[in-house]
Amino acid sequence: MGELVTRAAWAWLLLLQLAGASHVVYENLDTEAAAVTVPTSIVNPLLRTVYHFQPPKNWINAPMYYEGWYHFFYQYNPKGSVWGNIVWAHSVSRDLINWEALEPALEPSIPGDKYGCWSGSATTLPDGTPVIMYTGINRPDVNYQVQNVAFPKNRSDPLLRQWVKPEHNPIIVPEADINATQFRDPTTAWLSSDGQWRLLIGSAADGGARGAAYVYRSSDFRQWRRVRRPLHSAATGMWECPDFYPVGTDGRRAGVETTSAPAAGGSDRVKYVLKNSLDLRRYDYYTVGTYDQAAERYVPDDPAGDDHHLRYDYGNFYASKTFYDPAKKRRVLWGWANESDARVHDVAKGWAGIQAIPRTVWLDPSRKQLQQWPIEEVEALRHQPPVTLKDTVIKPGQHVEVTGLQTTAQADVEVSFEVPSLAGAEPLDPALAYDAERLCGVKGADVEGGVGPFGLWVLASADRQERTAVFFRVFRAAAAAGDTKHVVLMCTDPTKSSLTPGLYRPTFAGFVDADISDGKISLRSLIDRSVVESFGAGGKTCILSRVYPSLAVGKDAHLYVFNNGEADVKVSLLTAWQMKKPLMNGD
Ligand SMILES: *[C@@H]1O[C@H](CO)[C@@H](O)[C@H](O)[C@H]1NC(C)=O
Ligand SMILES: *[C@@H]1O[C@H](CO)[C@@H](O)[C@H](O)[C@H]1NC(C)=O
Ligand SMILES: *[C@H]1O[C@@H](CO)[C@H](O)[C@@H](O)[C@@H]1NC(C)=O
Repeated sequence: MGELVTRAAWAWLLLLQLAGASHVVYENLDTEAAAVTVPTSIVNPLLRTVYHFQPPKNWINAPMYYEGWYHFFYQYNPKGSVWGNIVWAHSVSRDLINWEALEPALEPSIPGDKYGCWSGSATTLPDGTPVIMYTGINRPDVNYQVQNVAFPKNRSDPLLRQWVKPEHNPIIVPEADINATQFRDPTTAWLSSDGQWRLLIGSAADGGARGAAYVYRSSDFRQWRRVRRPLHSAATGMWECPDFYPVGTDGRRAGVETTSAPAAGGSDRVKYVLKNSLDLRRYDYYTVGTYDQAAERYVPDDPAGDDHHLRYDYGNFYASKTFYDPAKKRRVLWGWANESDARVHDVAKGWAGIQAIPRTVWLDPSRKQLQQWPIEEVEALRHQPPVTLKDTVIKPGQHVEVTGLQTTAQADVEVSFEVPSLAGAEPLDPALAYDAERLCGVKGADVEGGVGPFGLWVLASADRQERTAVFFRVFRAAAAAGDTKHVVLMCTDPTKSSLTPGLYRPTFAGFVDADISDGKISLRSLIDRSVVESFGAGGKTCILSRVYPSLAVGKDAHLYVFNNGEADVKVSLLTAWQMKKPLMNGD
């Protein structure tokens, strides 16, 4: 069944992303009545997320903190023409959860950004002045990219409403050996012990075959010179939105300010993280490694790290940025998630793209990877009291409904599982031992196993025809004689998430580097109508998935714990809160 939606009814702008993080095309929906047929369910306003950041006109950008306010800059095209005139829209918040939209911070106005103000970052100078550095498009016909700066007009205004672009823009233009259409997304700059500012720009080398992060240096934040060899490079295609920052090695969640970290190769107090958004794969990959400032090189600890086993999120999460939050002394990671429906649906809905819930990010005690957790502020949206499930054994093939909330379409769910015995874990196929996504594709939520699959069915209809499974599955891996090594797979399986045909619904999966020998593992899922954002084992593995149920909507969205393994699984404790609606840009 379909519903006729006339484009004329949706005369506002929306984002349609094509290639690259900055390759955003905004289409002005023309007012002539071109009718399109779309399934009713997809345009249901009850699928529009409630507590995830969603500007009416959305794209990623730079988050930062200034004088008691968090600022978030994102892009849209007020004139609605395809490409060009992209401005930096601006929202502010006291808590990263409730948002107010302000007037745009940057609009095309100088030769260096005449055809668009693309992605960038904010840097705080030693005297406290925030600076925006961003990519500008300075040619009408090609996306020729240069880098510009802007300063606040009035530093006493904590909302930083107005920005000024100094005469000396652009401050960085691509040299002859750089492809000017692959030269964007400057990072937050850091001031090194040698008195030099440094920043990275995402680019490509070898005719686009390699991704590259180029270092630019400056002593006055005005004249910038490129270090010839990139900080790092790998055979992955273009790198967008690079991010580079220190993390403490003490296992604590406290963040390290970008500019205050020791950068000498030998320091043991910090490690560095280099993240790139892979234009070709459309995911955010990172490595953990060492930064040698004197050599201007970054070296991943794991030599195979550039083969990209580590992702912030094994689901739908791209073009993320971190910033150091001095108010809470933490590093906050913020990523963007696109829609997983067809362009025609976005047109009909009139909105597209959300930000994930901001996450505190820190180095895992193993020092091999990061851990992430939703910022504590999101807990203020929890409706009290929650419902709980305690010491409940889920037998093989059984499921238990979590009842008592008005709706579970907007919920925060935390579960501690306990598996009494791992003896029945199925063997791990060595051919899939490095490919979580394929493994989950083969062993989805309905494929019975030994230990698991067990986990949650979220956004499920009463008859469970529709359900999105978020689950674990434990495997036995070949190990040294006499030893059994267990491997934990975390997976989101949306293949049954909706009766609506034609949706993009891949299974997303990652391995969980957690010790499960005591049988214990935890899961948290933030459910928000059409997004399910899950954190396995305290945030060691994260998966964000977009789903568009047709039945499991509003009060008809149910929540279950399920077990499709042969071993009993105990829910030691499950706590589920319904989530309130924050202020969201006037919506
Ligand atoms: C600067 O901002 C402060 C705080 O909002 C305001 O009181 C002051 O009038 C502003 N100054 C100018 C020149 O706009
Ligand atoms: C430069 O990059 C563009 C993609 O943005 C590509 O189409 C073009 O072939 C590249 N040019 C060269 C000389 O590598
Ligand atoms: C989000 O949408 C899906 C479905 O259209 C695409 O396959 C992804 O590539 C896309 N992700 C990004 C980061 O653009």
